[in-house]
Amino acid sequence: MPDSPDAITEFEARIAAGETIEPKDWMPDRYRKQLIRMMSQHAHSEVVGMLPEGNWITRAPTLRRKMGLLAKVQDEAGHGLYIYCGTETLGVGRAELVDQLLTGKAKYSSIFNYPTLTWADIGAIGWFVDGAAIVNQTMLAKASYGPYARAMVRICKEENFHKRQGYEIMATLAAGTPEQKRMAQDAVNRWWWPSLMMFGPSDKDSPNSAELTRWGVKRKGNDELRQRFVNLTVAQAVAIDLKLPDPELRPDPATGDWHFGPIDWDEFSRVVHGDGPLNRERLAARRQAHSDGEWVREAASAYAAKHTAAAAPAAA
Ligand code: FAQ
Repeated sequence: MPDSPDAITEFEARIAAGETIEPKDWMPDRYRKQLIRMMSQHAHSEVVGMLPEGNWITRAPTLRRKMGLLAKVQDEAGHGLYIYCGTETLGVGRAELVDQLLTGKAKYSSIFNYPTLTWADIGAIGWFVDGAAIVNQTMLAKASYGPYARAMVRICKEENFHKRQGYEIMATLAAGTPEQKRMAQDAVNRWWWPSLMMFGPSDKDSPNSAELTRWGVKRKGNDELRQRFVNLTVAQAVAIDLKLPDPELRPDPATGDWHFGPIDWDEFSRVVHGDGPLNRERLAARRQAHSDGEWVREAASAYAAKHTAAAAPAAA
């Protein structure tokens, strides 16, 4: 049965009054579907996002760097779990969502389809990718759906640590030998534009933004957040003497923003539709991990079933 217009009006009045929507509250079917879509894509991104950095755990240059990277990758797994738990409050199970990822039906962030070729890429991911994630997720911490917003608060705290470790890696390399500085600059050159693409298509081409904004899930558009990220990052690059690879980058006195050049939306579209540098490898790695973990899931379910049965009162 379609949602009644009165119920939708009442729901939108709650959103307009700044109320938080909780799992047992009434919500339009479309709101639930949009949240499941966006939150599950987000959770998948956190989990697939472990792969590019996981690639460097065995080759981190020092024990301190290895410990930092291990902790970061583990945090990303935790972020995926919080968000999958959030989607469960909307009535969809994690197994179903993971299946959508593994069968290629669900999206995950385009950024994780790029390779990590050198140690400097780990710095660039922390600085740019976590930096972009913080800008996007600080906004989502005010989203109208309570479980998602609350997950974002904790996630943003952890992403701040991630960003700092990435920036510190870049600052160290940029102040190192000429070869280290070249490596840092090369990573900046390769990660800058894909990081801008993380924010999604321009608002005019974003089919979901209007609805998500009306329902208070998105509090700002993709373009505004992207601009905010550029504005914040320019000064950070200057501070460590690395150059952002955009000849059009210049301050715009009329707006106070940094003007940046055109984004290659064809590349974005290719990557989102499965034809990026590493899409196939990323999905293959997730499928392998899922299959390798089968025995763990079986053991955990058997343990839970045994203990649930033991705790149940004996039949009369
Ligand atoms: N990649 O109408 P819109 C992280 C899709 S977490 C792939 O604008 P929406 C932490 C979009 O899904 C990174 N697909 O969509 C970390 C839609 O397709 P659909 C992930 C993209 O939802 C760091 C279509 O294009 N963060 O980095 C992308 O309103 C380091 C039209 O787009 C989140 O997921 C993209 N970049 O806005 C982890 C944050 N952009 O579903 C490990 C939550 C757009 O209609 C290591 N999500 N698409 O078929 C969001 O804020 C939003 O979903 C957007 C997209 C802004 C990503």
